Amino acid sequence: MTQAVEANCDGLVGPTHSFAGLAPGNLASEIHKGEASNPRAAVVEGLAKMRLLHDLGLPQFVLPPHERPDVGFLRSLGFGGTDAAVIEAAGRTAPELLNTACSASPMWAANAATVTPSADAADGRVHFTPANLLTNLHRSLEGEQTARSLRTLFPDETRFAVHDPLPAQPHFADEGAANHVRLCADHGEAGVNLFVWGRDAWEGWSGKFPARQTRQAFEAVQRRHGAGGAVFARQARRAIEAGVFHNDVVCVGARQCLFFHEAAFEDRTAVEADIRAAAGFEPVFVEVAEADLPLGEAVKSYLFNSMLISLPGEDRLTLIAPMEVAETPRAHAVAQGLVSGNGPIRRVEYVDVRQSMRNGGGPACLRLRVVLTDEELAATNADQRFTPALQTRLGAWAEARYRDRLLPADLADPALLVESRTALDELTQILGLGSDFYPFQR
Ligand code: SUG
Repeated sequence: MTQAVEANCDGLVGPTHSFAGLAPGNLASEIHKGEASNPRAAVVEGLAKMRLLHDLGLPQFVLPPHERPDVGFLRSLGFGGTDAAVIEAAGRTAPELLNTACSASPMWAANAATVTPSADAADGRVHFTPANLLTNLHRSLEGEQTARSLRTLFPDETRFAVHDPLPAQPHFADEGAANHVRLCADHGEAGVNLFVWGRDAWEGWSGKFPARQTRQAFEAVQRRHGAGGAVFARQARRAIEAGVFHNDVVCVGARQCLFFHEAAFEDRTAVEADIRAAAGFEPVFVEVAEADLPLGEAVKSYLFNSMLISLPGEDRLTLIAPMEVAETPRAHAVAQGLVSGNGPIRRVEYVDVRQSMRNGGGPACLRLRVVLTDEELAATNADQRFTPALQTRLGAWAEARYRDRLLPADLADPALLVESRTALDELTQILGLGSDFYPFQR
């Protein structure tokens, strides 16, 4: 059996982190629209979560923010002149487009890509398909830079295959690992890959909110990656209507354990049977009933958007949950109940990622899980590996370069563009990204 560990790659929050309400169907994003954000605090929260994972003994990596405002996007829409003039005109005549060009959404690394570890891939490499995220305009700007970012962190093509995003067509709408769960007896052994889709591209979709992932997108990802143990499952329409814009709002899994809300899947009996049939191990289904936690409270508390991790030397799992779970009585009771018995989850740790949570991003949204063997781990870009020293350095960098208060109207301030570029230019040195990583550097 090959030894392998789960590494987490977290998206560092960018300097333009704001609450512009850009994501319909994501209730937190809608509720907090127009509030003042605190980009500096968001970085500090994200780094503290990375520190926790590092201290628990898992390899942790930092994924850089993307260049925002995306001036190239605004230019492609006809805004011209100097960069400052582009920002000024967009802010005055099309503020929605400026907000879009400024979103710090690449922080949600669970949407960066779908990953197939080498133990599951036909050619024995680790495969990545960056998500095209084309359902939301602000997120559709991410795929190309994400591919660059993953190629920088995973440069060795004999071990890693970073594909291009799927064609940017609604048939292949893809949101990455947020709708994928891998189960296995052990990280280094062949596992089950559960691909959860919201709509079939050949059917009509008339839901109140968009269904962001198509079945056809995941079928293409599975084929490209040569991913074994594939199970395809339909997300419940009722869940999407209730604000479950990604399946990871109501479902998370690790090792043999799938932890999910009763209302997650259109046909949960079939999902369980298909996983059993595909698994070379005995899966454990931990299902939370509507009676114990109504779907609306599951969405509000983000209980299932916890990270479920397997720590070195421990048989049972650890749940890294958002603070909001501890503050939601029924969600808290479910979490307490989980760890009180002899079930697969041994303990719960709470983290404060409130800045991200207000945009609908919990602890699980902020990370991309990549199962790696020791040799694969050694082939990553070491400068992006999280250490306490890097935390101190990035904390000081954010303290010096980030604002602690930003209203959507402030995005029109041309000084923010200069501040952001200065910050990102420094970051490329801190993280060893090269001097042509961002469009403004090329
Ligand atoms: O795509 N929010 C993100 C949150 C992504 C959460 N990721 C996972 N569930 N894995 C989204 O809806 C809001 C941005 C704004 O409104 O400014 C936003 O894009």
